[in-house]
Amino acid sequence: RFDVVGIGEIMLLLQPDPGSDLSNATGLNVHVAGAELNACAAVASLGGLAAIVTRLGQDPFAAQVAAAAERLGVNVYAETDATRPTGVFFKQVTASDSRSVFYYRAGSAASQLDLAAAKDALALDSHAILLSGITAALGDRPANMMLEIGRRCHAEDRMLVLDANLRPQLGHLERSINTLRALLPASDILILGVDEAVHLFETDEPGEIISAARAAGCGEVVIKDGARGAYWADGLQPVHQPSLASAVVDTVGAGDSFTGGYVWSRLQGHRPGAASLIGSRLAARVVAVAGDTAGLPTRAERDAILAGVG
Ligand code: KDG
Repeated sequence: RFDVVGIGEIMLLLQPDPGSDLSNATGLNVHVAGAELNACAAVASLGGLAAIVTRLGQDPFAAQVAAAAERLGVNVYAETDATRPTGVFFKQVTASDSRSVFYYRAGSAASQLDLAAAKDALALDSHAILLSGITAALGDRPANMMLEIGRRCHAEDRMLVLDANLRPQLGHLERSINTLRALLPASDILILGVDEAVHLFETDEPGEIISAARAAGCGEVVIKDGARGAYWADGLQPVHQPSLASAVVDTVGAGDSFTGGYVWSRLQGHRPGAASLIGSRLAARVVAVAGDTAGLPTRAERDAILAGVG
């Protein structure tokens, strides 16, 4: 049985060495990324069983990303669409606090994620299903797929994890916000950034965010606050988990690793405070190196992440 099944787009990520600019880079490093995949990779890095359901083109990038995802320990279930490309994006990190992404994913195979994908994901036996707001930004069809997953998780008593992941750069912010709002009553765990809470709940104050999310029907809320860390909820009370990052090279992907660590820990029966600690330890590793998932622990390093957590 899978711990977590994620549904969303996985993409080829091309990125010059940190400090180097895409306008004059002479070489690009190849990674695989996508918020749901990154979170599933974090689950796998802790010894959990994770899978991603997606759609890929019939191109060399599909083979590249599927193989890379499998190397991260994530099982890939992908429909091949011969008429559409695999999504690609570029990222540059010119300083630890200055990074930009450039998407080449409009009309990608994953922009057609549909009810058939929902069926595939639900057919996999899992404790939890992970969705994110990015998928709703990809199109009406993927947004409807998310709503169907929400209905079915609710009916089947399967854990639904919602990572807000609003990406204004993708456009269609309203569709992402509306889809997330519609899913709130069905979600067991909502993970969101303070900036995203402003869009969803019109507040950036942790206590108010927790109250608003619980009033909307969410089971549990965790708030990410970038370099300041995160807040988990003790009842309606926010408890601060400071960031554990010391070296910061590339912050993209850190939030996803927090999500994966948090959800895996909760599935193990850890309390929210311990789950936040494990998520933060993973995030601290991920921000210290370039690439969305390159900092995740190896099997040998896993014990350090779990040290002292009951
Ligand atoms: O959280 C990291 C993701 O943003 C990155 O992997 C790319 O999924 C991605 C997106 O759509 O921005």
